[in-house]
Amino acid sequence: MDNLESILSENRVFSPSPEFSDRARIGSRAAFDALVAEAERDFEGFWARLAREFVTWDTPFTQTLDDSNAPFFKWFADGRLNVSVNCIDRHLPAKADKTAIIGESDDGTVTHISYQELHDRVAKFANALKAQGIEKGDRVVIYLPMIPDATVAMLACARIGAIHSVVFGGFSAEALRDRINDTEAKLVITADGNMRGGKKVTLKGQVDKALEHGCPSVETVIMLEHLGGVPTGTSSAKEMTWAEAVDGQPAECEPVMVEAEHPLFILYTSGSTGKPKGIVHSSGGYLVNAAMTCSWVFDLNDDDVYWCTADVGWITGHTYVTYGPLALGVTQVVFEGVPTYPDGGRFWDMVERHKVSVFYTAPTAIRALMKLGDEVPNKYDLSSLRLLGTVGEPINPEAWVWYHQVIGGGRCPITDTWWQTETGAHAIAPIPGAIDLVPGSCTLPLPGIMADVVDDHGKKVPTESGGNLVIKRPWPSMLRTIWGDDERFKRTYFPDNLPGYYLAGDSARRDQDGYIWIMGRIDDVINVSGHRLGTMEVESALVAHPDVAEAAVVGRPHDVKGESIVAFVVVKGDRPQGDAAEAMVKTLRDWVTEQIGPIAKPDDIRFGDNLPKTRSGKIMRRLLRGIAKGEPPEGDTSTLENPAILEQLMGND
Ligand code: 6R9
Repeated sequence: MDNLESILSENRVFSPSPEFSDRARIGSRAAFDALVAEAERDFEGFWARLAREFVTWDTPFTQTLDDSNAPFFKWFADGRLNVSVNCIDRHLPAKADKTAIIGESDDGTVTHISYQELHDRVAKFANALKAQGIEKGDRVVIYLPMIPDATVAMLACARIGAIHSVVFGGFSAEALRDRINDTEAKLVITADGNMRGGKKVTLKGQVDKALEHGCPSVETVIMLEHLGGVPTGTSSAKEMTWAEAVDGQPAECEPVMVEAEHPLFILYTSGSTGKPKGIVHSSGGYLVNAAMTCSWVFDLNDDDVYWCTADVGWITGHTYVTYGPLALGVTQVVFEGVPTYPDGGRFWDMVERHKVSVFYTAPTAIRALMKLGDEVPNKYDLSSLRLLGTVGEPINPEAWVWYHQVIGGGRCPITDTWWQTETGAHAIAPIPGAIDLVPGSCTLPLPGIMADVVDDHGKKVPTESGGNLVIKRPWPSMLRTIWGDDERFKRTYFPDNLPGYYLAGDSARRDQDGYIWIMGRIDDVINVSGHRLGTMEVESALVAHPDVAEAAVVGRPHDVKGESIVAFVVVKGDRPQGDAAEAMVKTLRDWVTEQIGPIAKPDDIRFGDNLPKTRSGKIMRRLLRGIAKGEPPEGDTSTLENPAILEQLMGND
């Protein structure tokens, strides 16, 4: 690490090594440029070719892109397929005995699931869902820990054309209830609980609470007896264990072939308003990009052991745990625990034991593990690694270089992948055998992804200037709509000022080589440990507390989490001070945990008599962001109605 400073100041370029490029799927800049040119020359032909290469169609499509009702684009619309067949059956019988999933639990128990076993488990569970009356198009909520059964549940839904909506196990009963009600799910799949970092987490209890508070659509709850528990719910929904549900079900289940546009899943993500958006993804187009990017960006091959550390509750766990890697028929690790249990060597120990070759994680995890010192990873044999990836937020060059040197031994390319719940799959990312890497940049858009940086009128901004990150043409795995809210979809992603462009919600700049540098969100979304949270969402939770009159939430830079949450709160009655303030902070932190989940818990809560507002009543968040960082207010404060409040919130009075 002695040369870290010099590397950073050199702004060094890391070119692909000949050893890597020689065996890579796309092994040179020329090969990459040829793909870019192909997509530009014959956009639809390019995607049609890839759709045929990466997906097995039951009925081949004849039309590639239908843009007649833009921005409600359709891809491969007259084609039919089944996603679970693409992820399992098409690998059989050739890969019947190949390990699909290496599951490792918190306590270190390891299970291997072959492609044949995966098939049988998915078929049985799909039959179980059918037995509970689930049909094509019905919504099923999955609220499970990060265990192979979550993947089984997702694929079982896909097998019968049911639309799953996975809710992250860290979300509270309230958040779960909102998602169940928004999707009007008929069935909920959960577990009694699980172990994380040696601690027990209950899931079924949250489902019970959600149902008690009213989820009229839910008819059935299936509970995996992961910790040996029994269902104890008191709602009117029918309850059964996973074992009961699959008891006697055959290990064959005829797949339901669906239209390419049939929704595969709904996944909620945060936006600018208090209500999370149900992002709808298609079956055909989604799978094309999921499989293609696993092949191009992760360069996955038959002999790879791949590990993505994301939870299935997030889009990364959908595309890069369940769908992409299984579509390619590779072996992957699924880990239930946390990186620091039993100690900070857990990830590296697992890389050594399972001989992981391609590893994908988030900058927040890299920064946290980097803090523990090089001696931790240095104890392990990491020589199986050949490619490293990151996702979720910009990676700072220091963490990038550490990941490259200490984890990757200087030999593994790092693919910094920019994408979103909405894009479905990687959109801007280096193709590792072809593209020179520069720490901190996600480099170039993938061939076929027409990303650019434009001003508020859609005009390309000059090199090195910041602007809106947009994608100028549709792509197969783009979101199709917001569940139940087409208008919001149009307004949010295809605003009138940008003609036909998809607005990502990030700001970015392009350098002289055309490399893209993500600068951050342009909306009120903050990124805590790679998880998107709307400031309005946290504010709505806070003001829902009976003692709170008003609240404003901002992000503050944090060296491990990327950003942390700071809340400015006005309570009803007198501003709490001393012990009363401390007690109120605890109450409100617990409250937010209950309303949304632990990830939304503010790190810092400050009380004021009021909030800094303009004369027209708008909260001046710019000032609050400065105060949160401990910086004296700068810039124009003349429009402020109540300047004295700044001193109070800074803690100076
Ligand atoms: C996949 C995922 C999307 C937002 C996105 C951006 C940020 C993701 C990034 C990145 C810089 C990267 N983001 N990857 N920023 N570099 N490589 O994270 O989806 O949870 O929807 O978040 O995350 O701000 O707009 P999602």
